[in-house]
Amino acid sequence: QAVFQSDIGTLLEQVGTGKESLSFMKRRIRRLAAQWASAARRLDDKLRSHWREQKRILVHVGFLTEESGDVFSPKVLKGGPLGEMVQWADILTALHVLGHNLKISVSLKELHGFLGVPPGRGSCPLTGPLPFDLIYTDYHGLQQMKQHMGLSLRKHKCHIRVIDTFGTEPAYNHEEYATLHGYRTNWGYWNLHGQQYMTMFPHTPDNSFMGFVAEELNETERLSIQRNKVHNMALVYGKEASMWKLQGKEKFLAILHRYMEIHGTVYYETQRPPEVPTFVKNHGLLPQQELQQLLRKAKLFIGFGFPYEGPAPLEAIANGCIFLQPKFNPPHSSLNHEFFRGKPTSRKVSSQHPYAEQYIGRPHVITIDFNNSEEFDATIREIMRINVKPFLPYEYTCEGMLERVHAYIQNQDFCSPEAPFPPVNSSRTWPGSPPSPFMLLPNSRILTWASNASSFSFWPPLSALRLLASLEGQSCVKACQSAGLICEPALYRFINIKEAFSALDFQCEGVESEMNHLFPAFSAEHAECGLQQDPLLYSCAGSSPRYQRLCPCRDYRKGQVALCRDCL
Ligand code: U2F
Repeated sequence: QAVFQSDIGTLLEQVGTGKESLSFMKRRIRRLAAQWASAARRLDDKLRSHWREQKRILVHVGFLTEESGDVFSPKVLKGGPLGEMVQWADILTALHVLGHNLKISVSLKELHGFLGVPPGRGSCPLTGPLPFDLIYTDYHGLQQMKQHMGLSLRKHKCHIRVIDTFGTEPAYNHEEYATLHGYRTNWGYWNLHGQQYMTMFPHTPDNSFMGFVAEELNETERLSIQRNKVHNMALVYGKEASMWKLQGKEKFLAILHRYMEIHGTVYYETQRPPEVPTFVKNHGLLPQQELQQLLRKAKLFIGFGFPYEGPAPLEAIANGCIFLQPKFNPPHSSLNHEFFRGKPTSRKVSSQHPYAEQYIGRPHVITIDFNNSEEFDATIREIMRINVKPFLPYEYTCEGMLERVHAYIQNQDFCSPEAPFPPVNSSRTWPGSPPSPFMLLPNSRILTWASNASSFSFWPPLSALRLLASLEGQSCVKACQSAGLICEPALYRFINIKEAFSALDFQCEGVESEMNHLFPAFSAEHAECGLQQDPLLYSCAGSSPRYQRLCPCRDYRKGQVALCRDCL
């Protein structure tokens, strides 16, 4: 049984020393300890009746190992990326607070020690049983485990979770399919289940959303922030001088400067970086805590388009700032932008921070075309006028993250062989009575399984399933979204059947089974129904004008998109 623990002493010892990145993570763990502890108390109350199994968990942070080059640690104090460290610090804290048996490795030597590989025999495959129930790592760590666990990685890979900032789509993850259809990248093709990849934001339902946390405020702090906001103070998002190089920035900075005092936290050694105009009050790179203080005063937090999808906008919004960011038209993606090139996803990034744009929106987040001077000018004046309250989505609070990670740990299972569905013949035994066929809801194309199906122990439970057909050229991500639902790849196996087509009134001339990341789908042109041949290719992402896709949608909790209503 796992028991919540709020004392972080042993965690801090385990994180170790000797690297700036580890010190940053430890400072963060200490700073947020009280917040985690009170969240743990609340979740404990909520889950009273639940038995939580204590898991043996290894966390191997590949990108911090010397063997991967560790380019991040030397840049911690110089404006380099901190988002990954924020996330790893929070993952470690969540696992520790949930009361699991945790081991942490940031070097190959430690990895070998924990896996029981004898020293000096690094490439020797692990022959015995895996001494862990779960291994959290990243793409670097995965590569290292492949090299050093050899063949046994294949045997044990269902226990692995890959922390993958921007996400990996199934078409890129499937080695054979990626190679045949041009989806091969430097990172992908590990043949994992899509949901074994865990992202920083809920980028795609094909992956699991891991996330991180932001600072939470009590009522007194909220009130004092609202009272003390400086309505003409703007803070620019970008701690590295290169982030200030945006083309045309002079024009909109001049407009902004007409109304507001502009602050920055750009790293510098001795002199002001030439990219930062002299009218900007630069504080230099600040410790996280001091940045929070600045965010409490500022009315506006403004992004210049880079970095993409970082934690800072959430921190700003949590401290009562309005986040103003550029819309990308056309959207940025691995097909047209250097930063995303080679990343195992075709996701289209519609602005600097699509999560802020789509999940939070106005009045906290305003996304506009920065080249339109009139719109920009009017927006700045509007921002100075309106009052907004500090806001943090539940899924980015400590309680939200603990709840989500708890649900994943207790329910996600990529190791047990999947029960075939529907039952192939009557001699097959099912727990309880077999599920009844689809039921058509009156006046709608939404179908639902009969409610007795929920007695089966699937996760997410079958009761959450709503079957939809996408429009031609529409992905299942979009199709579910437009019905106020979310696509759930774990439920594909229940709709990858002939009956699903007839339930949606598709008349199949023929039914074929193929490896195609858009299947199951209906092609109107030939009245052909395509079933998915390989479960690893079940994918919510992806669309083609030739197909109407079959989509397994589900409901989600308000502020916790990763979990369906009956998922806890
Ligand atoms: C993202 O990485 P970044 O580190 O560039 O993301 P940011 O949103 O800038 O912020 C990360 C943290 O840096 C902190 C701040 C955030 O929690 O509190 N910080 C600070 O301590 N002092 C300062 O003066 C300014 C900020 C993303 F997270 C990565 O995954 C991507 O690789 C990267 C590139 O897109 O962007």
